Amino acid sequence: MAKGESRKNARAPKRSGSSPKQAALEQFRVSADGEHLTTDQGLRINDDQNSLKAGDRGPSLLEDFILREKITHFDHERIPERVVHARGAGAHGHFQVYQSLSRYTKAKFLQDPALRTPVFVRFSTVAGSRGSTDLARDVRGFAVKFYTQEGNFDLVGNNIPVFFIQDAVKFPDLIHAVKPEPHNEMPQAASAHDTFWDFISLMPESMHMIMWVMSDRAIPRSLRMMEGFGVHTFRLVDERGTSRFVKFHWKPALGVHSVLWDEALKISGKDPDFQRRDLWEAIESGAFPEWELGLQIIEEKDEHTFEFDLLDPTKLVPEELVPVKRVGRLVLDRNPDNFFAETEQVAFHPGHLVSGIDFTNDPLLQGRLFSYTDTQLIRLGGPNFHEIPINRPVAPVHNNQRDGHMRQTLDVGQSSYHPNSLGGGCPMQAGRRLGGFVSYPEAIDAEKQRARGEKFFDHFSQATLFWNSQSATEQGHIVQALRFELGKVDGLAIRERMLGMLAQVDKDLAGRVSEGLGMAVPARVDGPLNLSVPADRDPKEFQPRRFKQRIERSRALSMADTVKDTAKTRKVAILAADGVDGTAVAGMQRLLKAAGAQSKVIAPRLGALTGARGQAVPVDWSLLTVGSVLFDAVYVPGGDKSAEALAAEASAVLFVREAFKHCKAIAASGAGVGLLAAAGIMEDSPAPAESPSGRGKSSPAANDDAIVVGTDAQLESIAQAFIQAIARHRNWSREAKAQRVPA
Ligand code: HDE
Repeated sequence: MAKGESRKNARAPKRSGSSPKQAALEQFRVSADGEHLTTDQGLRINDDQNSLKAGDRGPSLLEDFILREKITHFDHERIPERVVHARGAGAHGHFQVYQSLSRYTKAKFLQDPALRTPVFVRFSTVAGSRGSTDLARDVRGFAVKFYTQEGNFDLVGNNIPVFFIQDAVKFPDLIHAVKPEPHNEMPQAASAHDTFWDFISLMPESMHMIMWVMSDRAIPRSLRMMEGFGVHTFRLVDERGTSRFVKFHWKPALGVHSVLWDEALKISGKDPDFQRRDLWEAIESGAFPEWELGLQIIEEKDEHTFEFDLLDPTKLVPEELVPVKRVGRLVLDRNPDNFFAETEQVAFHPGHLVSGIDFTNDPLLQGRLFSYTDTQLIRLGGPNFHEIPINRPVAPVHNNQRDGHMRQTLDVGQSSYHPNSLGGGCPMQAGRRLGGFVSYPEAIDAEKQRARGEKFFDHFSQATLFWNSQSATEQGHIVQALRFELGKVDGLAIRERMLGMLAQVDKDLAGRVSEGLGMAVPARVDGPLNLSVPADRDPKEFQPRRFKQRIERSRALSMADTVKDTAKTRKVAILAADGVDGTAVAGMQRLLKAAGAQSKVIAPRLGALTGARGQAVPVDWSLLTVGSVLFDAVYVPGGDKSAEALAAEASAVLFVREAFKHCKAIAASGAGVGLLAAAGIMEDSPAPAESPSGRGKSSPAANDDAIVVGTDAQLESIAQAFIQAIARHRNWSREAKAQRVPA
């Protein structure tokens, strides 16, 4: 890098330079390239290696302002981590609508298809601390800050469309229950412990959400391959003041895909940063993650036509009842320059709204509207967090708020109140036509009471709908997850209550879980199912009930049907050792790249291998530092010596066994097939069309549709079948057999 050329300039993609938010951030970016070291006051520092002492062996002097400044700053480098969603990864990007949405909303950023609105997105897990693993079984936060010309709009959602609880007042209880237990601070980033399941077993309203978090949705393959949901019902308000209900969705361009629990556990050891790395690398390589914004729009008059309450955040609106209209595109195209300044300091708030979007009375949303400002005050240290560069709107900010910690704006003028005459009445209120925000004038005439709507009490119907909508594979994974989670619970009474609760969702589900726990499903549950009952109220009123449902299955709830026609950005391991067929390596790399997939050569050691014809084959990683769980697929090229060496290497054998166990696409050509045989995963395979090292041209053979083997000469057709298998994500039909392979 040339002297004076900053790192950010070397990396910052030109494509984002034009966004108004990027232009605004530019003034805050600082690069030290080619510069001298200074104190915070700008004084150049001559010696940053030694503190000021009385003599070379004497005590340090209090006078040493350079030492004091450096240590003091260091002492104050940490801020409180988020109470929830502490671990996250962020990225910049932009959003554009396909067509004007003026029919539904007056929000300016949703009117003009030519307008690109800058965004900052932060993905997160909920329960773990900042340093916890990415692959915890957990909900993922999906928070989007739109820097619109009318102010910031934050869509602070999750990758699951419903939530555990119906009322904000239960949120601290839920989070206390799921966080590490207070006496011993265990376990980290895990719901598999007594306090969580104790609480859940007494809260039937959580059962729908439990089905989602016990499904593979809670262990996504990539942040780029998960859906996002606004969860609550919001309102869209048009120019005439007409309001409609809306549910927000994000649909990922690459489909919705997950890893297996066994992989999640292993990834957490091999690379706890797996998901943030995946996001970072995709953006750096120019494979920009994309989602479509989807809207489910419901006319006000239809509010009460559903078997659930639109204000209940434990219910979703099935896509079969209200289709999702895809209205725009979100693209993430730039990594942050500084994690702390951007990803850590970004402050989201569901109450950051623009005209044309409004709230509903969802009691969870209403509570959130209080919580998010409050949390920023403690986390970011005061009321001026909106002045931190990442939080500043691109719209101008003028008001009479003044002072406070770290105030940066130099408000000019004598008056800081309204009405005023000394300031000419400025800043002025804006009329509706000038974009002044007017709350939707929903009529309310009611008694104050601590209560919930009647349909809120249907706690199980949509949990059953979710269960019924899953593929057999997905159902199997839910059963396994529940066996794991409840298996980590010590309290037998808690396990038993949970089985009782699961039986309300589905008898077969409860039966299968109970088998793994070695317990019977209780025939009858003693006492009320719901223990969250106010004092002085009849527990009977608070017990779950069912309303007749219009649908029994919803395809949209299963991941099985989502996009499976692309191998783009998938990671393929090529296992090799000295003597490898270098032509096959290069050929497969070329074909994978053409399909948009990435490949890495993994060998017993780093450096360069000597190929069968003496050519040098560079190694990307050694078997010591990676495992098959970090890849989507594995290819074993030919070369007798290479295949023999790999077959004698336990970690190479384990590599393919694990890929097999996790139902991944596997390919081998020529002598490479030998490694699959050594791993014991080729027993029922038909022999390749020709002898492995032969030069036959017939099609490659496969023992199932995701294991492709053939001769050296069949590389092209092997690659073709292999790429198709990778695009399908996993070959679940192999799963039962795969469980018998030790890995
Ligand atoms: Fe949050 N939530 N939440 N939440 N939430 C926070 O705000 C809270 C809820 C969500 O990347 C906190 O800045 C309450 C639902 C995301 O910075 C805090 C309730 C949904 C993020 C807070 C909820 C979310 C947060 C912690 C129940 C999905 C991360 C730090 C009434 C729709 C945002 C912070 C980021 C973060 C409170 C429930 C999503 C404490 C009281 C439901 C994605 O304010």
